[in-house]
Amino acid sequence: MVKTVSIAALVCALSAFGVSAKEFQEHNNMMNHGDGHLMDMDGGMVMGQNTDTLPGGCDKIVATKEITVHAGHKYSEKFPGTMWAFDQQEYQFEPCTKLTVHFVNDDEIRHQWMMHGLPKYLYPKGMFHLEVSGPGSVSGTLILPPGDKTYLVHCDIAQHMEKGMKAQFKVGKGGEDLPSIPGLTASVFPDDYSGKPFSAEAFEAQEAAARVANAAMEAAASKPSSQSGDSGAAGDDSFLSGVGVVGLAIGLLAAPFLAKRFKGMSVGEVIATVFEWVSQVIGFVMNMISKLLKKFLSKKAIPLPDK
Ligand SMILES: [Cu+2]
Repeated sequence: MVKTVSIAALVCALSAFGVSAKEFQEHNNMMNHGDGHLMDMDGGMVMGQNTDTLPGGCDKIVATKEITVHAGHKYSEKFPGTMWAFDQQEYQFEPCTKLTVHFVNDDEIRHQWMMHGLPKYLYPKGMFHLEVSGPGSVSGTLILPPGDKTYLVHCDIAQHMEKGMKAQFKVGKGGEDLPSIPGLTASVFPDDYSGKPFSAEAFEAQEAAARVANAAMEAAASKPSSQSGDSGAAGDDSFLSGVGVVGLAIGLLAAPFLAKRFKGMSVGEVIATVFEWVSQVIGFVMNMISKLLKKFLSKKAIPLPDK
């Protein structure tokens, strides 16, 4: 009997130890795996660190800055319907700034501060990534690219971004605002607090509009190839077509700008950058088309109330 009781006491003591709060841990002694990838066996990780390579188009590091970013459940409390958040929802720094981010996880679970859309020739998969499992901190450094652009920052753990852990990072003047940033921009899928019962007709109308928009986007995507086929058949006899002359003129005018932009890059990096631009232009055009269609075909998203 005494033995049973003592075993029970031991189990209780061990389980109490197991669920007690983990101690805050500074992950400052990580293993360097090269290519800006550092990690330890305790859940600290940095990926895409770049402390010394200037992005193409930057002549020098214009400023050296540091920020401390917190992640945790408690920061979501002021945003209805969310569960996780960073302590800040927007950051802004000058292009070509060398920035050190100190990432602090205030929760008992795993969080990330992941920045997307960076130039892929310098940042693997276009990402700069900080991660801490449980309470602790990790620090990483990157050099911001040139140009005005708004980058997505989020935590990629399942449902953490969807439930609020999302922010936008403006370089220079920034670009277009991102949707669904808590307290900052309207949701793509606004919560419905109207209390109206579900309407199958309204839902079907919405779906039909989305199908029309998709079909139009696909048609637009396949158009350039059929067009070039037509013009090829019609304009084979003249070597320098009108389009060709215009293209040549634009190329000559843009040459000095491109030379500066590509200074110091290898051929591979130049090609990667050009492809990135082309895909951005295509993405922009698609975005415009879908926005126009949305404007005419579907109901407007509910804007955020004024603060
Ligand atoms: Cu998270």
